Amino acid sequence: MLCQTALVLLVVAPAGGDWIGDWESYRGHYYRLTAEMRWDEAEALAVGVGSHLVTINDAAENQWIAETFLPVTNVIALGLYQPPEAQEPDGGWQWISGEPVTFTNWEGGFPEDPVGDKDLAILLKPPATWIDYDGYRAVSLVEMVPEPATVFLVTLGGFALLCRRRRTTWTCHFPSAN
Ligand SMILES: [Ca+2]
Ligand SMILES: [Ca+2]
Repeated sequence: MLCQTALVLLVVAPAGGDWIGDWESYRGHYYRLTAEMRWDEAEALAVGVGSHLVTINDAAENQWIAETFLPVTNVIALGLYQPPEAQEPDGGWQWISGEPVTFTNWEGGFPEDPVGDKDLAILLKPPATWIDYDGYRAVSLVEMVPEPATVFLVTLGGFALLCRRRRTTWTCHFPSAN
C-alpha cells in the first residue's frame, strides 16, 4: 500500500503565452484553455502536448466544461469539425481525436451553414449549446488523455520511491510497509 503523501518532483509546463489558466482534471482526463487563436493553430498546440482539441462524449462532460471554463470565456472552440466534402449543414461532423460522435448539443436550428463556410463547432455561454462557425480566432479547449502510467522504483537518500509518470508530471510516493 502506498502512503497518502505524494511528492511532485518535477512539473514541466508548456509556454504560458499560448494558454489560459492551468490544467483541470475530470474523469481522469486533463483540460486546458488556449489563448485566442485560429482553430488549426489551437489543434497544433494540442498535438504538441500529445493531445487534441476537446471531444465532448456526453452531457455530463459538456456540463462540467461549462461550469469549469465558461466563467473564464464566453465561447469555447471544440474539436468537432466537418470535412469539406460533407453534406451541409449537418453531415459528416467528426471529432479531431478520432473518437466516435456519441453526443451533440447543437443550439436549436444549428448547424445552419447553407454554403459550406462554417465547418467548425463552438460552445456558447450557458446553456452551453453549440453552433457552427467559420474558425475565427477564439479560445479553444484541449483535452489530454493520459497514457497508462509508467511506474518504477528509484532510491533517493536511502529511501525507496515509487514514481509514476503522467506525460509531463512525475509523482513519487514513499511505499509503506503493510
Ligand atoms: Ca472527452
Ligand atoms: Ca458547414
